[in-house]
Amino acid sequence: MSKESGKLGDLNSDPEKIKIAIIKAKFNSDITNQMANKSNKRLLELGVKNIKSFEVPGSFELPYACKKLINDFDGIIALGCLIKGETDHYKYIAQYSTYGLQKIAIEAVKPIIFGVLTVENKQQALDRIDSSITYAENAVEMICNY
Ligand code: DLZ
Repeated sequence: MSKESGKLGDLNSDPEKIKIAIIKAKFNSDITNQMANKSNKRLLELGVKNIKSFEVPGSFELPYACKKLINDFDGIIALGCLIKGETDHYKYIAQYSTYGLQKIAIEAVKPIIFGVLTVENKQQALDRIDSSITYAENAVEMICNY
């Protein structure tokens, strides 16, 4: 197992035995596809063998998909990219997805990693794509240590 890229500490159980879903919003897919690929690659490096990938239309749909799938997995990485536009859409989707994802995680007592970028423009999103490596590490740490 390579721990090189992040700040991953000691793990109390074996990542080979865990089951993780990556759920990706298709909105801004030029960003979210790269995010999903980075998370997936890092999970594999960390020894996770059971990874399933799912797509939803946009970040607003992430909480619903997580609710449907959470019982089948040890944890979920929820990925989306919200780019601020000229309407209030951004604000409402950001609020709802943040609240919804945390609520489902707490109710299910399973980690859902919040991988939704909230940015002003596409360049800021591109600059943050590597966060998805950390999301994978966060998922493994939370599942293996709690
Ligand atoms: C409608 C919308 C808008 C305006 N912006 C984004 C965005 O920046 N990122 C994103 O993931 N999704 C966006 N969406 C789509 C909503 O998340 C959702 O898919 C639709 O409102 C349908 O419920």
